[in-house]
Amino acid sequence: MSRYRQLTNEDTSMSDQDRDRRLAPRKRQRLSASRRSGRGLILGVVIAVAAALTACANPAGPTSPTGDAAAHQHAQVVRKSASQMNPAEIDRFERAFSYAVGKGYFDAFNQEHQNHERNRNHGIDLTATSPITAVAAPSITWGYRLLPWHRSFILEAEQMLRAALRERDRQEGRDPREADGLFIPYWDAVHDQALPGWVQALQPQGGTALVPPEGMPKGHPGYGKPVGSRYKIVFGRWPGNNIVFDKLPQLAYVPYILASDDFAGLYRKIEFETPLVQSALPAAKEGLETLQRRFPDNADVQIVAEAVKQPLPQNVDAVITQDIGAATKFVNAVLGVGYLATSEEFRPHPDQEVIRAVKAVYGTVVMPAHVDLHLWAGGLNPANPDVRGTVTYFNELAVDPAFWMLHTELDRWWYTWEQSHTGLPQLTGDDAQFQPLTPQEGAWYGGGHTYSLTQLAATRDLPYRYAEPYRA
Ligand SMILES: [Cu+2]
Repeated sequence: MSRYRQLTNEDTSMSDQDRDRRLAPRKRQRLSASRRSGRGLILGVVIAVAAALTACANPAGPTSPTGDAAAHQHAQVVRKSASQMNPAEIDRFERAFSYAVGKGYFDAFNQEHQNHERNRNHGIDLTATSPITAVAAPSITWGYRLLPWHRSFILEAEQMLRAALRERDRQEGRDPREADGLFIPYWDAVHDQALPGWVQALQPQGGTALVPPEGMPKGHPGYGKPVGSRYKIVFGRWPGNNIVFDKLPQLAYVPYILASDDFAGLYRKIEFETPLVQSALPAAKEGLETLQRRFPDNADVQIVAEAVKQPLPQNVDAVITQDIGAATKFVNAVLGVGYLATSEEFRPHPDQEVIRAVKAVYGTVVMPAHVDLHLWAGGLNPANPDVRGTVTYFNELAVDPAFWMLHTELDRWWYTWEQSHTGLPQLTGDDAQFQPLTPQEGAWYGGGHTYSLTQLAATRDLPYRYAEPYRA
């Protein structure tokens, strides 16, 4: 395959040290400018502008490639809502994405997303097994890395997609400059309450993934293959087709997340806190009594029944737990209870009492947004409830545009929160460095960067902004 290397304003192949050096003077000036006033402030602005112009004036060259900082300062790419894109933007994104999947360009992204040891990128992993299991990371720092790591991962993907589109455009005799404005849109799941039609229609075929350590479920193309071996992805997506994950987050949910005072709270709510809907609690308790009678030895039913028995404050949606270990145990029990219904539904004569009881339990538990968006978007294969949609498998989800759009939405929530909060994830040293793709993996598209937490958290310096902050 031919891989183009072109130096443009979009090119971000400058070294990270170069980038740091370039951005540093501006940051310093901004900081001091905000502390001083009057003449000092004006002077600060003048110096900042001069620094920006200097960065722009640096010539791009093959031995000392530049352009990244310049691109930041020329214009930020505006990421729009997937449901607000115009036909030309949709067409451009589709051509880039399908081409990149077909070429296998997302394979490295799949491997890195699955490589938890190297990337430490999730507080809770979802296994490929059926029933699904949530696995807590060994350290809370892995959880704190979720948002910044995915921010850098999306930046790499955007850059790769632009390179892929330039390559395709050259082959097809189109103007490759259209790639400069390409962006990954966000999926405003709360307001859309569905995947936008064009996204649902975009189910690119191609790409490969590695069988994860826990194996793949029966009926999945990776089933029965040795752990670590490579298989061809068969794209699947059945949004909302899971009787226990048939609802997207509701309007009141994101304000609850954004009301967090510190980053740790914001993160907890996105990945593992499970609020209970107070008004649905009586029905859930009734459902649990039914399930205890029908499945007296089922540990999951017991755990959920115990958890919701605790006294809860009136008229507030109580949060079941704030501890990641206990939360994971509870989430797993809820997932186990859910499996009672999803497996029941596929029997020749489904027991509606069981299904109703399970649904009542799910009516009171609000699953964390990260889990909910993945499982809702992927759904279950109607022909085999043990097989879920591609976006739910951590080892193959990069080929699904819905994966990128749901994480861009989570990123937008963080971005919005950052506009009124200064808190950073409590990460230091190596934990505050992010290199989602290695320099080798990213070489062909000018990526594979290392991003520092400071860089990633400074929204004004990011090479993108959102068309709109999250608005309830
Ligand atoms: Cu992820």
